[in-house]
Amino acid sequence: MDLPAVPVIEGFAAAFGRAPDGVWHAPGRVNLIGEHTDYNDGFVLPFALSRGVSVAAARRDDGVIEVRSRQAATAVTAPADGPPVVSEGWPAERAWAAYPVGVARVLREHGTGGASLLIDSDLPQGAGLSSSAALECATALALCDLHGVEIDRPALARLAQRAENEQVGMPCGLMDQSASLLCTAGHALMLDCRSGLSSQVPFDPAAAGLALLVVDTRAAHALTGGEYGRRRAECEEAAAALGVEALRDVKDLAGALGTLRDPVLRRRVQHVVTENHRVEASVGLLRAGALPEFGAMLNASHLSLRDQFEVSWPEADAAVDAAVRAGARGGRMVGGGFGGSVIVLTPVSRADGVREAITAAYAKRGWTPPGFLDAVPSPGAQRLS
Ligand code: GAF
Repeated sequence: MDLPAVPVIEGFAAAFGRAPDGVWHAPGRVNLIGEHTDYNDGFVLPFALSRGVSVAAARRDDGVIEVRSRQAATAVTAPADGPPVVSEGWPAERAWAAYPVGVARVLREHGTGGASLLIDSDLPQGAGLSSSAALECATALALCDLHGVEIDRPALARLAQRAENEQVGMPCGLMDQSASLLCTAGHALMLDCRSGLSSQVPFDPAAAGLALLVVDTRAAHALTGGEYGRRRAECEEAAAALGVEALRDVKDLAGALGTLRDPVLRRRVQHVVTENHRVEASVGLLRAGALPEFGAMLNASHLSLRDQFEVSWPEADAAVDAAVRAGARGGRMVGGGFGGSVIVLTPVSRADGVREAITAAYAKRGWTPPGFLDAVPSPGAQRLS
């Protein structure tokens, strides 16, 4: 893995006039399958990317967080034990710093304190590859190590999620922080978002003559808009109407669809229940080495996200359609939706043709050309130095 430790160490010295105490790295993720299931207490199957966020950091004992970024002009200084960042009404140019400061404020309750931090990211912005969770997790590991606080990784993932919910005001589920902290190289992570229990599922497309492409649709994704929260509220409303704790508990889909009057809620339930089934089936396929068959699961997931959960976007639909026509086994949007990335599973022999077909489909519509990233299942967050 090409880890960007040197620029962030040199940048730290230039910014703060001293060497950092260490460097921590946390990866972004793509989710193979299981979208909008995490906050319904369901199942997800993400893997970590080789790209992510690095944080060079030094301990401070004055209770202050000073945070800078190699990708942003603004430096932000804030107390480590203030109120929820979202309540302080920070201007847009400080918004990126709400994540590390928010994490510091949540972890303060567990014994961490101040720090000087320099952030460096090689994840494309707005590509839906979980740069926010990577920033939270790299910061969380740094603060724990600097202040000698031991928190196990599943618990740390929940605290990072809490920071995003309470401090940033984004009602995300548990998937992204868990992926960043718990994934291992060569595997996807099967996570039960209710119990927090997880297992590593071998994922090696190359061994089956396949490649997993990540396509940045260049339609920027931002989940702080209201649609994500609205989907989550609809799921909670449907669960309440069905008398279950969460949509994960719906065992009789036909009965549930017959009970619900609202067609929007029926569509949401249909997606969540069938998507959970697809995750479980996909784990079986991956464990059996039946990767080509897994492509059909990707296509079914995409159609469900497009038609039942209604979170897809035109560039994603066009990319999946062009890829499958060019011989890919399957593809789907990943992440929260309304912009971001698509994954495509294709025979290696057809990968160039698939890339060309997607690029041509975009050119025909006059859209910004898509970006392509390598997607190698990589290690989770770690201390680099
Ligand atoms: C975003 C959220 F942050 C996750 O928690 C998850 O809900 C995902 O959208 C959709 O599966 O990445």
